[in-house]
Amino acid sequence: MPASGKPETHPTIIKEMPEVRHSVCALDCPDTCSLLVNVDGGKGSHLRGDPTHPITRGFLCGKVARYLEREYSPERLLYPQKRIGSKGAGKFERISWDEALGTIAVRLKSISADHGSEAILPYSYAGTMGLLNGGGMDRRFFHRLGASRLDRTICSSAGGAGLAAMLGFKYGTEPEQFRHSKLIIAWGANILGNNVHLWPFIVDARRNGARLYTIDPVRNRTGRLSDKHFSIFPGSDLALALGLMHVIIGENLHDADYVASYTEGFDALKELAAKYPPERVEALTGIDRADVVSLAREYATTRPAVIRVNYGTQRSERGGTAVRAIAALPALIGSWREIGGGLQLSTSQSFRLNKEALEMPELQYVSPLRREARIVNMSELGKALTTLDHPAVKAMIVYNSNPAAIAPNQNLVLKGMRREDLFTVVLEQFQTDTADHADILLPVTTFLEHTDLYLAYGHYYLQLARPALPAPGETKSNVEIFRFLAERMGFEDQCFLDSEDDMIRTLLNSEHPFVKGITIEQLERERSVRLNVSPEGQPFLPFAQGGFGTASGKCNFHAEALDYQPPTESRLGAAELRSKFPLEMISAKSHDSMNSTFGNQSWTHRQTSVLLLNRADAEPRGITSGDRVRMFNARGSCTLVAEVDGEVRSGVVCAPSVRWNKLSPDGLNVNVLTSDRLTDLGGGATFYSCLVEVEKCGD
Ligand SMILES: Nc1nc2c(c(=O)[nH]1)N[C@H]1C(S)=C(S)[C@@H](COP(=O)(O)OP(=O)(O)OC[C@H]3O[C@@H](n4cnc5c(=O)[nH]c(N)nc54)[C@H](O)[C@@H]3O)O[C@H]1N2
Ligand SMILES: Nc1nc2c(c(=O)[nH]1)N[C@H]1C(S)=C(S)[C@@H](COP(=O)(O)OP(=O)(O)OC[C@H]3O[C@@H](n4cnc5c(=O)[nH]c(N)nc54)[C@H](O)[C@@H]3O)O[C@H]1N2
Ligand code: SF4
Ligand SMILES: [Mo]
Repeated sequence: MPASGKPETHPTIIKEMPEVRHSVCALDCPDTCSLLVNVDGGKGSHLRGDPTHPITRGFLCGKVARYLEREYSPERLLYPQKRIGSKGAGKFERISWDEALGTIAVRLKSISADHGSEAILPYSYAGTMGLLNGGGMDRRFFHRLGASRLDRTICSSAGGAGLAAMLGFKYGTEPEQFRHSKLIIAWGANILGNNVHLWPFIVDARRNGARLYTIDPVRNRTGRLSDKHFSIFPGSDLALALGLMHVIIGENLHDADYVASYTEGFDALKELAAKYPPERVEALTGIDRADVVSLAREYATTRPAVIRVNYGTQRSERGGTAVRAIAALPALIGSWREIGGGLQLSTSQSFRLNKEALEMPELQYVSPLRREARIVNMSELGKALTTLDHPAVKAMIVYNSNPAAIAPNQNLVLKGMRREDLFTVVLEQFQTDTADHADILLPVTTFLEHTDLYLAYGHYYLQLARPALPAPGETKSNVEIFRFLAERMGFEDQCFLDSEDDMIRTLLNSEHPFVKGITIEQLERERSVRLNVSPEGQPFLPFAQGGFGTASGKCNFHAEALDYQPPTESRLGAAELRSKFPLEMISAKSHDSMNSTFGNQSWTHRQTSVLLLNRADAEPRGITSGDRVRMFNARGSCTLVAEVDGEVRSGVVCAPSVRWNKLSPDGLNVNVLTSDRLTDLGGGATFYSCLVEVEKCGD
């Protein structure tokens, strides 16, 4: 020991090891990863995937591996602001929280008194998937206010309705079981881009001889790495599903025992499928008739075979029914019986938390309305802001979403958002296109900075996250902001005083066997808890012996609802439209972003500035790679840079999305072209049923 009395230490040892804190990725992604954050002197220094989590398995996607760039970006919003320029111009001035909350309360009270409380519209989606910050205190606030209710249809409602109509439940095959499959079909599912934690299970399966097939109009990374790619016409999946049934039933390859025991309506399905012979299916889908036959045979005879259908399939006019029909296939071949069989679209409905008690819809009865409020479909925002009446929308409160960039029929949306008499509040982390339209702009925390509880839509683990990093500046979480707003509005109900932990306990207070017994203490200790979907150590086989959530408990084919009609906006759709706008535009997810969330990052901006074209469409238009092109239809136009290669099939163009409008030359993105026509089921958005024309820009 030296004379000072302090223990002698070597300088390299003095340096403290970073503290490792746990978090959960809140982005709208099926994987809901468990994260480890290195914290050095109060600052996050490194993010990685939790190696102990059975789905995360120690790695992150490219975008979240770089999330600390976003966390500490100089562009983070740190203080409340009010608009001082025109709507959309992006000129703001700092104000205090007191002024911000006071202004909002005064305006909401007067709008409610003058026009009725339904003149107030919340607008939110899944900027965070956290249950408290995504749909907790906000729901209580808007119910108590008597505001219009938002139907959250922008992403998955068509497929959700299709799945529920066939299976009765919105869940399916566990991701872990994919490693036991022998045939994996990625149906409108860009697994490597959008669901990358499923990939290692597929790699395991392929090591054991499994094949991976993709069904997609775009041959993206997933398609390129698969054993076979089926390049389908956009929006024609229902016809393909019926064509597969034609072969399977016609050649007696179905599982007659499973069909007899656990399904209903087989005879009618057989009759309908008979109308879809391979020649007709080739004409409707663009997939070679021989391929239709071989796919059907392989699917029915390979054990086990699993379908990963994703939401790409259902962003079209026939998308809900397409998912419905695809979801009939495992019942037809009896693959629900097998570990590594079945189908996965979403696992979300297995999280039977007590959402009713969290959201408290009964508060509407003590609101000025004293009844349930009207419902506004978020996929029709443009119409809601420009034509809705009795009452017209006079205030919009936006959080967890960027409607100016992500909603269809963008010109109409922007027209609505620029109305001088519309009072707009935006809760944001960054100065998005939507934030530019705010009257009052409130700075919010990121998921690394607040407490929340997370379900998943791609696995069966429930997770808790505590703040891993300090909230910068004057940022507050959505939960805190709606708690303060309730106070300013004078709402004295006890529920507005609930803490985050109170709300988590409320959610966990569920009698459903999948959730019963899971406590906040257990979540705190274990961070991630598998739902009780099957006894420990055993696979979850939800429909191995029927048990469908339909009225009869059987998988009801309902053939009368499954006949196919090409979408109006498609190559086989309305002739008038096709002659003017002959190309089908898909704006699928870009690989390294999350809808518009990373739109201000240079890598996302690059990925979302391009338009992929097939040579057969580019050449007659004189377009080569690197050219600036204008893409247009009757709704509007936008400018992108052409990339001519073999990724898209002829007649299809693809614009990886979603770009920030203000970073594009004309201040608009591809949603200026997409329509607000709704899907056949679930009132969803039809982003991928969109006819356009493309021309080279003049110099
Ligand atoms: N990297 C990244 N990951 C994401 C997101 C992101 O923006 N970027 N977004 C997240 C969100 S919000 C969601 S909902 C999920 C979505 O996950 P996915 O559903 O996988 O995403 P999409 O890109 O919409 O569509 C998937 C594929 O469907 C194809 N497709 C388009 N139209 C059709 C069709 O008519 N038929 C068929 N068979 N295929 C079609 C597209 O070309 C695309 O390759 O991903 C999440 N993960
Ligand atoms: N053309 C085209 N359009 C599409 C799609 C497409 O494929 N093509 N996909 C559609 C789909 S599937 C979806 S899901 C939607 C997604 O659309 P949105 O739900 O709007 O999702 P993002 O664009 O990711 O924007 C989320 C915003 O929430 C903010 N945010 C994150 N965490 C918090 C928080 O805790 N509090 C608050 N207040 N804000 C937060 C982020 O900063 C971000 O700006 O887009 C749809 N639009
Ligand atoms: S975006 Fe998805 S893959 Fe990436 S870290 Fe989050 S949950 Fe995981
Ligand atoms: Mo989505």
